[in-house]
Amino acid sequence: MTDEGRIVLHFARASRSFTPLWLLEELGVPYKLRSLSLYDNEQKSSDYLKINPMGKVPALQDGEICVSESPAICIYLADRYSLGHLAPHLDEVRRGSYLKWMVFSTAVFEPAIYGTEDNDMAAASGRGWGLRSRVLDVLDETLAVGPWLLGDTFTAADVMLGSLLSIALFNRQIEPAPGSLVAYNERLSARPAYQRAAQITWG
Ligand SMILES: N[C@@H](CCC(=O)N[C@@H](CS)C(=O)NCC(=O)O)C(=O)O
Repeated sequence: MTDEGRIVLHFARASRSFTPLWLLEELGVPYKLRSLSLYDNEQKSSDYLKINPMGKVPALQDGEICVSESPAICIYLADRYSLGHLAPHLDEVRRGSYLKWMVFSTAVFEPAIYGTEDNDMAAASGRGWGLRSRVLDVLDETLAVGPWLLGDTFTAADVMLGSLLSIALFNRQIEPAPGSLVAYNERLSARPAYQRAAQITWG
């Protein structure tokens, strides 16, 4: 159990803070939001740089534990508060895919999707994230089976990668978007926890 309000999410409106906020809502654990204004550059204050030296949101504190980088925050929260449910157990076969999708979200999906033609050229010549078209094909192959990244069970990897996919679709970064990705986004955004977090982030 958590101490009431022990978890603090450093958050900014209309930002990637949506991802861990959605996961906290899925988990149903008590948390406090500390809202930072990106317009006023509060994320670059000396106090906040002690929490995340990159000067970016989100970051999470849970007692003495401090985590930044969205996939790391999601892995931490799901292992700590939902092991065996939103996170597969350490010895489960599905744990491999789960960790793959967690890391894939910001190490492969984001750079490939927000890249340009030039980035495609770079990817072909050895950048770590690979070709945009291949990234979309791999996701399409997985989600056409679905309904979730690991098959029948919704996990924190769906929150992590799904939130970035949802934002990319909203920003029209993937056009034309494969039907499997659009349908997956509809399944994600129908979840009450997604809707609560979206209302706080963008409402
Ligand atoms: N790799 C980080 C990216 C975080 C990030 O870029 N956050 C943006 C908001 S969406 C930010 O804080 N921007 C303000 C800035 O860079 O000063 C993660 O996945 O958590």
